[in-house]
Amino acid sequence: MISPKERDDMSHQQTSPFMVAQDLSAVSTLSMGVSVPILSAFGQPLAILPTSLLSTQTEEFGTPAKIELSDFLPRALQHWQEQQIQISGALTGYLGSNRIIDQLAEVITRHPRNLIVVDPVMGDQGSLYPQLPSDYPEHMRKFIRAADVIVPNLTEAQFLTGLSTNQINTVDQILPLLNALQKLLKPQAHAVITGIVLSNKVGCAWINDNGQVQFVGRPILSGHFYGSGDVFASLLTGYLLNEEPLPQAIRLATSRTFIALQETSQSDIPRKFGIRLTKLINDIASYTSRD
Ligand code: PXL
Repeated sequence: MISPKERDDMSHQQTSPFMVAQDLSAVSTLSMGVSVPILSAFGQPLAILPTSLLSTQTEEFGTPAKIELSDFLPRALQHWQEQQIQISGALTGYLGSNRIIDQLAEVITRHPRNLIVVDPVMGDQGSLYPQLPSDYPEHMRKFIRAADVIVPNLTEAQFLTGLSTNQINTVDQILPLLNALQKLLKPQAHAVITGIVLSNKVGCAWINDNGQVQFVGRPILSGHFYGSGDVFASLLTGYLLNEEPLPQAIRLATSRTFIALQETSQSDIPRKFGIRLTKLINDIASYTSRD
């Protein structure tokens, strides 16, 4: 027999929205602009918490207009509390300031959590994103202690660990980096490094239950895809929320990210406008309606 408290907890898990916290960039289909459609396609009720509003993404359109929502955050959370809205878990992405990271750390530790996915978005191709303070990686390093899964790209893994990522030509060479990331996490949590190029494939790597590095990749498509990491993180979250075991969730997220990147690379819309999602959303719809 389940107790009334257990029943109450279970119904909370089912009805509580899953929080997505990251920036809302008006132009460029990335960050919140991809996580909301993707997680909604999985049928997930969401608590959408924009942490900043930007007129564009930060890399390709000069200096965007920006409003940080660090005043809004505590007020939204207070209101949720008054209305007894509990969040069931969270996906966080680009947070943009140390203050927001610290505010979210508090929120996450205060709520019951069945899944916390942290994408420590802070850089790519060896550099921190413009607009981020130089001590941002330090704050992110503390923040990831609350995570169940983190999905840094190689640049972010380097900023988190202080290790160089220049010498990665074989699966075994990823092990020290993964081990160093695992040490920054709580015991049962997992680090999944994205954007690793090995044997003409790009994909991600993690440590399996036997302590071995696993790599899953797809063919490399030329050029840079703004928002590809955001798509991967949202997909991984969606599959984990659908109770796929981590290795299967990673494989599905990798192959489905490839669907979106292929569509984007075939599109005439310039890359700086982000990721095309039509085929991916169709694919998720057939996944969620399977029996
Ligand atoms: O995709 C990562 C990302 C998220 N949010 C903003 C960005 C970027 C990368 O450029 O500029 C605002």
